[in-house]
Order: sequence, then structure tokens, then C-alpha cells
Amino acid sequence: MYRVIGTARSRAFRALWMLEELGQPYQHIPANPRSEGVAQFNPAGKVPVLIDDGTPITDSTAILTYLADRHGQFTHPAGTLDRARQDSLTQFLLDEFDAALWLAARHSFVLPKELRLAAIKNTLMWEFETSQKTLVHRMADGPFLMGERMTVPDIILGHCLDWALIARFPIVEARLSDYLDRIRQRPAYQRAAAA
Ligand SMILES: N[C@@H](CCC(=O)N[C@@H](CS)C(=O)NCC(=O)O)C(=O)O
Repeated sequence: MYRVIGTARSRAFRALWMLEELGQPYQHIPANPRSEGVAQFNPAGKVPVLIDDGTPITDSTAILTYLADRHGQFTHPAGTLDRARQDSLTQFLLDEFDAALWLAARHSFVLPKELRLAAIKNTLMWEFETSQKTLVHRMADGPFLMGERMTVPDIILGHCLDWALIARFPIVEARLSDYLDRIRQRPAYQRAAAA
């Protein structure tokens, strides 16, 4: 059985959500980042970690990609143009959404107090708003980023939009607010959120 290490308030939510979408059984170990239960599997102390067959896999995008490839769902096959477009969207979200939110978090509560730059948050919010406009131009028609089919970057986007609301980063694009409302109604999302 898969094991997911990391609190559901962290990026571990992405792994929990994907496993719920796949209908795969798993054990959730809600360890905090940098705790002993994490460091033994990831020397960086970061979550999430997925353990499969005794092997730890770190980084939420690697975990999502592994699970999607392994079960042949929520992904286009490797080596196809659709997969290239899917991976390009994933990379865009990591560069422009995840990175801005994570940098804001680092300068709010992760870094030692004396290294935090409070003013950086305004710059990151501006970048986040600009990136939303770019993303909307890249979204296909249909309920998901790539159209009719939900894929790995939908999980990253759904999680980043949730994260944005918690971090008080405004969602300025109505299409993204509607997207979040819609994706939050998925039973698999709700089961993962209940964790
Ligand atoms: N790129 C990694 C980032 C992992 C990460 O930074 N996780 C945060 C929690 S969401 C963490 O463990 N932070 C602790 C730290 O940076 O020391 C991923 O997507 O899993």
C-alpha cells in the first residue's frame, strides 16, 4: 500500500488528492516538515514523501507524475505532443504559481526572522496576478486546463489556488475562481480535504 508522509495542509495534499482520484488505497502519515518521521526518508526534511514498495519518492510533482504514469490516468502518454503540452503547463505552474506562493511563505514564516523581507510579498502578488492572466490565455475550453480531461497540472493548479486564498493572494481572474469552485466539488478533492 502507498504511504504518504506530510500534513494535508502542505503540498502532501496533492498526493492525497491524486490517490483519491485514482481510487488507490494508501496510508497517510501526517508528519510535519523537518520532523523525525520525515528526515529519515528525505534528508531535506521536506514533505510530501510517497513510499512505494519501500522506496521513498520526494517532490509532489514527481509523485503525481509517477502515480499518473503508473496507473495510466490523469496524464497523456510520455512521448506524445499532448504530454509535452501537459508538462509545459505543469512547469509554468511551478515557475509562476508555486514559486511565488512558496517564496511568500518563506519570507512570512519559514526563514529565520532576521532574513525575512516583508516587502517582497507585494512584488510576488503582482507577479502572481500577471501569471493568472497568462494562464487564462493558455487554458483550453472545457472544465480542465487541457479541456475535457483532468491531468496532473489540474491538481497543482487546484492546490495553488487554495494556497493563494490562504496566503491572501487575490485570485483576479474570474475563470480561475470558477475553476476552483468547480474542482473543489470533486468527491476525491473532498475526501482528501477531509484528511
Ligand atoms: N518542490 C517540493 C517542495 C516541497 C516543500 O518545500 N514542502 C514544504 C511543505 S509544503 C516543506 O516541507 N517545507 C519545509 C522546509 O522547506 O524546510 C514539492 O513540490 O514537493
